[in-house]
Amino acid sequence: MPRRTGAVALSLLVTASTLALPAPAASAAALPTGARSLESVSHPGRFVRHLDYLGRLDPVTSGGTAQVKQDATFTVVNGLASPSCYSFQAANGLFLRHRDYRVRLEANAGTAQFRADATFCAVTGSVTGSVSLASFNFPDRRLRHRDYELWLDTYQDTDRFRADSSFRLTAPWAPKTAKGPVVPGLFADPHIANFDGRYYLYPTTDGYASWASPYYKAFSSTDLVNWTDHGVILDHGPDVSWADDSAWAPAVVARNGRYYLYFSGGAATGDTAKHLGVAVSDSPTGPFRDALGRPLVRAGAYPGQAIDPMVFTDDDGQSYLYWGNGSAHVVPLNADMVSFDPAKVRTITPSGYREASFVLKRNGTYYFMWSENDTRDEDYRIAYATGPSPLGPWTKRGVVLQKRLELGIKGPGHHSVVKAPTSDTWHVAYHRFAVPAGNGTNREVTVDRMTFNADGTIAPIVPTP
Ligand code: FUB
Repeated sequence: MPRRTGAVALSLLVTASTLALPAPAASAAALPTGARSLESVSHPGRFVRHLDYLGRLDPVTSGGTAQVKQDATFTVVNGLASPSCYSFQAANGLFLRHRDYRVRLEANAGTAQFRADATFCAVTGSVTGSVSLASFNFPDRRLRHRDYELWLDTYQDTDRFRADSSFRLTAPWAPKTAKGPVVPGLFADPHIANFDGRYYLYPTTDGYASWASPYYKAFSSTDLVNWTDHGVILDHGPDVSWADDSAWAPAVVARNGRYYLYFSGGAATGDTAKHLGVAVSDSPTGPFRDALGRPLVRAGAYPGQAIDPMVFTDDDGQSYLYWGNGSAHVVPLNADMVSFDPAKVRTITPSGYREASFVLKRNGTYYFMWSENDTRDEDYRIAYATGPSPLGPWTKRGVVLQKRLELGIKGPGHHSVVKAPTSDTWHVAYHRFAVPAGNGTNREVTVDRMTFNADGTIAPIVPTP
């Protein structure tokens, strides 16, 4: 092979650096989630905004129109493709994504392509306190402005590029007008619990076509309003040998000084068989490890789908496992919390039952609650029955939460209920279609009060938007 002359070698180097030199290692940066605006470092006073569904960098001032302020406000959420990166959701529910390297605003299709194109990983920016947003699927490209348009450009190691691709996260230009989800972003099937006086929330991660997310996060709060994100607590990929995706509907219970997480999982995307498993941890925020190395309830072992587990522990210390889609089952758990006697499984399917069993006890009465209809249907809703024991028999009492179209609330369901540690105060966590652009795979989690009438029946739950 002929040796290159120095001049040729230099010119190749220059060409490579102009076209696609990998970005130098930059430190990952953590962003606060929630509503924010993004101000340009190179053009202070100009902010990232969308106009006609395209990303731009425009001036925003306090005297500007409400529309411009809203278009320059984004909610920083859990990355649609990765929990260690971020996505940016506009007030109209659409997400910033790149397509043909142009940054634009579109609805989350839930596909791997969309989720990757709408996920950005934060690294330190050109000046202190600023960040730069590297593309999740094109790590050498960063979100930058050019002629005041937003593009995804290959990193160039120049002062100009670094400044044009750096932003300061500021207070949001548009004030929050509604309560919104309790944790920003797309989550569903929340299990809420109180351990030692602190509230914990364990949802399904949403926004995936066919609900294919592989991981669970945990959140905690002292006031049910401000929630701390504890990150990923179980990831089917590395942590569960028999499940890859469909990380659905976790439920966590404290027992024996440990925390048990019951969950559902599928072998691979497209495989409709879902099994039910159990993981264990010494902390409510994980990490959890698969307790058995195999499912606790295998797909097909009982009628219906083996999903949506929930554990209720009675005053005598006996725990019961409830689960099922299409059919509702219950069985007493053995003291180890990870096994049961198959001969003791009972099927307790009430009329209208679809999934998401939840059981609580108040003043000696057992309340068996569930979701009706399909989670993709705006008529998804919550109903309940009462009974004299954890096994029933159950008397159906009716629907307590359903859609409120005048408030933009569709498909509220798959809930859980928690009692305040020292009073007869109850809260219900549930999901609904994300407001305003959600659907059955783009859902969000909220929490409302749940009250009881004097006769012990549950009062209709009043959803707050
Ligand atoms: O989130 C996936 C599935 O959707 C849950 O397991 C069901 O309860 C429904 O909410």
